[in-house]
Amino acid sequence: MQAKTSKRNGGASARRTSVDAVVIGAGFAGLYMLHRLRKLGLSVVVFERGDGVGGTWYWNRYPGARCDTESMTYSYSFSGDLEQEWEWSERYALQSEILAYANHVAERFDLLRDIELNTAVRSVVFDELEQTWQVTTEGGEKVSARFCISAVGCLSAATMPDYPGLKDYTGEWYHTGRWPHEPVSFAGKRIGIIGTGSSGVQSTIAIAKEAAHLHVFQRTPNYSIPAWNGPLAREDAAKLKENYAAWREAARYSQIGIPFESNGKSAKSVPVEEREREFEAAWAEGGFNFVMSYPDLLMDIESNRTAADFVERKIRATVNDPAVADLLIPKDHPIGTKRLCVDTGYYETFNRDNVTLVDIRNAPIETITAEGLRTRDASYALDVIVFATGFDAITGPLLKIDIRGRGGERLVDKWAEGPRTYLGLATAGFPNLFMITGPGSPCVLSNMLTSIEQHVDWMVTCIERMRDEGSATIEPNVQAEDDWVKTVHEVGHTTLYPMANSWYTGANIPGKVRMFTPYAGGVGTYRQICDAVAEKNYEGFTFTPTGARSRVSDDRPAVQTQGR
Ligand code: NA7
Repeated sequence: MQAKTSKRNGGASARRTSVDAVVIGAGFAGLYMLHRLRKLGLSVVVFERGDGVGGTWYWNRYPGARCDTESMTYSYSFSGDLEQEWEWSERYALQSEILAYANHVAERFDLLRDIELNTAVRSVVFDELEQTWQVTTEGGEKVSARFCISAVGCLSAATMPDYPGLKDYTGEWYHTGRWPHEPVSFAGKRIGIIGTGSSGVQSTIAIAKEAAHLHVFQRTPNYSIPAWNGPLAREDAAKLKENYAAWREAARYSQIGIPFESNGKSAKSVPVEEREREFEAAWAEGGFNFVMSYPDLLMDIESNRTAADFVERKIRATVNDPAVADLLIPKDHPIGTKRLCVDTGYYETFNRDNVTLVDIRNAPIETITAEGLRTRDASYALDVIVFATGFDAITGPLLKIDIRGRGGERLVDKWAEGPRTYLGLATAGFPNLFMITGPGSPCVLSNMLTSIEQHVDWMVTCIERMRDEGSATIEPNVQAEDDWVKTVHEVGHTTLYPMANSWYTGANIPGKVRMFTPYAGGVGTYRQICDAVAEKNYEGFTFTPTGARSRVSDDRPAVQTQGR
């Protein structure tokens, strides 16, 4: 498998017009995919719209941006040397440290030479005659590729509220997911933050320390659990590194890609004192552990209520003003069904004299003004507005690209009633198009690094098998896809997740189809399902042999059907 090049600009800037694989995105998924495909001997080009690698950690540079998964867990496991040599400085790493890690990986594995930065992909169109993908960038560059792999991430399409008046605003404004590279000063300024998800929570804590005054505009409060972040003791890191392989293996077969010990009991069924002790211990441990302490917290509303009640008492005990505490307590969703926030000092921030919480649920923002913004009840003069208003999650980044499969079918049309995938890996009618952490996989319900590695490993094994057996294309059968969509729905509805108006369900985007799309059965179970499919000769997928041209439009594909 070789790449053809055109020396459009000559010398070092030679661009390739035909490669074995195009990867879209140079975040953690794209970097690892490039590394693996290259080892397989494929020619690869990665298109990245940013001017650096790192994906999420390239874009989300807002003050206080930090990973909610512990550093030793939120890192690659594919290289023992990398694992051993990299030293994390804090228990939960800052954005800058994670970005430095991404850059280190790119350099250490010599990845940069196959990554085209500042290059957004505009369209991806399947050529049925050639059985290749025609990938066109925003700059008009065209590359054909046998495989197209989406590594666009689940939280990369930032969304802005459609308040009127923004163009007349005379102050500075920023979205947390598109933060500038230059330092932003808050000192002595009046700041407004809109949004109280993870980005709003983290930036509130950081900006409050600098601003003259900070107004936090809250539409919906979220539950936040303390991280108890701090320096990572060298001895603790060394101890974990001694046992890293076992730790990683436990993560791979865990519920969320992080090896937590659940006590195996039902929260609602244990004596109150016992439950209280358990919650106190989980609270003291910090992070997501809290909602994993009892296995039924995300399955049973009564059990969930016991955890919510515990956190509410913590909020009331922390926030001095009872009215502010009350406003900070979520009332519309079970704990954990909107993405849990993890903080260091969030509720305490509302005890500061320079911080005011504004309820925009009861008095919504009506307009941005030249000086700030106006709610139904009051006007606020603001020097800076920070939009921490989130993302068109999971499907948004993929559907921003004009993707067309067999017969010119547009992915956006195929998914008009919600995403349809087999295993979250691929979708019928779009041969050789793989999606890393796609909808229908555990994706956002998991430690992304664990899921990324699992998806990439599965895809690369599949591509290797295709090379060895002379297959030109692979795609899911419609029946297998329908069955999987049903499974994702059914498993999702055994949990409490669908009860929340969250970005997990698309509820944060006006007009978006409401559908709970991540697979909620756990990363361990999911891995076993994917492995079993591969072992059964890729059951539910259809391969076409090299040279054959087939049309796979139903469950009676022309050639080489595997299973079902
Ligand atoms: P989130 O979690 O989607 O949070 C967005 C916040 O912005 C949330 O509080 C929203 O309130 C609020 N929002 C969104 N649109 C509006 C409008 N129009 N008016 C007022 N408030 C609004 O995004 P994050 O960036 O914080 O976090 C995303 C993920 O990144 C996070 O979960 C981690 O996985 C990392 P709402 O709840 O919709 O009422």
